Amino acid sequence: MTDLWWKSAVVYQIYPRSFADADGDGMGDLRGIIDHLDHLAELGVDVIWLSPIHKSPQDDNGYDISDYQDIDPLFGDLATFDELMTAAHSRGLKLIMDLVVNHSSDEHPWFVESRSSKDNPKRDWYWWRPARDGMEAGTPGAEPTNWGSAFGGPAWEYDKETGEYYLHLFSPKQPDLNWENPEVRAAVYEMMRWWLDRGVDGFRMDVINMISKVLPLEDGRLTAGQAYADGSAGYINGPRNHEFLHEMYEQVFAGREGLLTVGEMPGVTVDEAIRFTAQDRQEVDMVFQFDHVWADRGGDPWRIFPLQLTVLKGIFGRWQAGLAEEGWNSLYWNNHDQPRVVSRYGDDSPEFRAASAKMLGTVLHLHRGTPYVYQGEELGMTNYPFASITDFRDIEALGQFRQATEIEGREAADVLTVLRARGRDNARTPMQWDDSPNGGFSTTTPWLAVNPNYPQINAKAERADPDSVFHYYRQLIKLRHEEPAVVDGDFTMLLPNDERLYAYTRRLNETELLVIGNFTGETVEAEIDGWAGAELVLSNLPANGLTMAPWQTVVYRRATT
Ligand code: TEU
Repeated sequence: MTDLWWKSAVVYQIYPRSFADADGDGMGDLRGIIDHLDHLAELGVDVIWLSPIHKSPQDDNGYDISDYQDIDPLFGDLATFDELMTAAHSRGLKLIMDLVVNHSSDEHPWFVESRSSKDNPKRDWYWWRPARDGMEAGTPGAEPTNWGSAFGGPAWEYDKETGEYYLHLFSPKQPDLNWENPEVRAAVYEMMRWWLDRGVDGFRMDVINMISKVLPLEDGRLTAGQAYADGSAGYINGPRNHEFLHEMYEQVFAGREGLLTVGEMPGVTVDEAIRFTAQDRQEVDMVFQFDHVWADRGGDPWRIFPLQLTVLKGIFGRWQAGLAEEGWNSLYWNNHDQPRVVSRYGDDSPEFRAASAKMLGTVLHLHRGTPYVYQGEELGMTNYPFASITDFRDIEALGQFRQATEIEGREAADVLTVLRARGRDNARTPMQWDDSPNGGFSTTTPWLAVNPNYPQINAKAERADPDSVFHYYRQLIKLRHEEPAVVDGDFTMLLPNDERLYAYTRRLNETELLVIGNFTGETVEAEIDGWAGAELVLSNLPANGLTMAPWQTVVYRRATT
């Protein structure tokens, strides 16, 4: 039996700036979320994860926090937050916050003090270093290490006032906090307890496997043609990461009940994830790994590599097997950093969009783990048809475009092709509520254009259509809540070498489920024996045994001895 409530839960991620704009400024807000909680209750999810709503200059859309204990006026205030939390709880929805503590905003008072002088008491709250030996501070190449930032450019910013550089793995307005300093850790834990005392139900922890750096900070591997090195060996899954997370558990979570913690961990391995999520290690409950959303990456970041299904199945098979006995998987296709999966791994044409969206949801959700639904995924929302770089708002897209075209000499058209397919703005276009102007998201021009397909793809239309992606997701979530084999069953991958079909079984005691997804636009026969006469539990199209129509998915159930 499951002893931890989140094993049978489904989490819904809200990106507040794109969810619903109640005050008519073109930006989503907390009141807009309150107004749409019934949508989530009807969907049947159990937890809401809010991307950051804290005070922020919005350099990285709120992942640059300048006050961890206040709400940015863009979204509302603490009183409205409390109203949202109460309204969510009244519907049986838990609410978790985004915890962004690998870095703060450069406008946070902690950093303002730290940068004010070399002997300020908070100098060591951040990573400050002099210019590389023998080089003149402030000149190109004098950065303390050759690391690149995730958003283009170097990972070090020169501060003329004190003649030193500070580290920022992301934007220069996101200085990395120095977790080696116990005062930093104590301040973070105090803030976390403040939110839990206020009633929140846990945290999604932003790049929490970057907080421990390998000392001393050293150069990374420079790849031919790239302006800056990949420094990730110096900060991914660092030497004190487990120690810090266990200390956080002891200082913040110990003794509290009913919480959920999920660590976002780019580059985490299966072995590390077992250590992060094994309950007896008291670190986090689950992690977001990235192998499956890097499955269509190749050696050149500015080329599109088509998905190989056997590669994807190999990845999921490894994670399912690795965390079968100890630890726990999160399950996601989408979030605010990923393109829309129906456009990426499905077929977003009018003919196959709904079928492939349902197939992708089924194949993901019936794995062992906790599924995360990203806003609009339950509608089958698609990527946006970006025409030029001026259509983008994301600091990552703009920074990477600049570095690739201006420094690395890549063709703008090639870079645009990749950004159009993979860029984060694809996930950040406004939620499509109905077919009124702006998709019902706002009464004014939104901060980012609404997808022009909103008249066809919107919550109102899908609520009225029993065959919609929305109602299918409701059945999928209901199945998780009702079928113990989905939560606690073991996992066996089938047809590992088949490039068209994704098939696996889940088994708990005498109940066995067979899940099949056709990842192609062709009709394919699934060569799987022994399931004739099994009960059909779910399908996105009329079922015909194991003959899989284009983008079809089926779930069968049988009793086994
Ligand atoms: O993302 C971490 C991260 O790895 C992202 O850079 C992601 O891999 C990349 O954008 C994919 O293209 C977290 C947040 O989710 C992201 O929104 C923030 O920009 C980033 O950290 C810095 O806080």
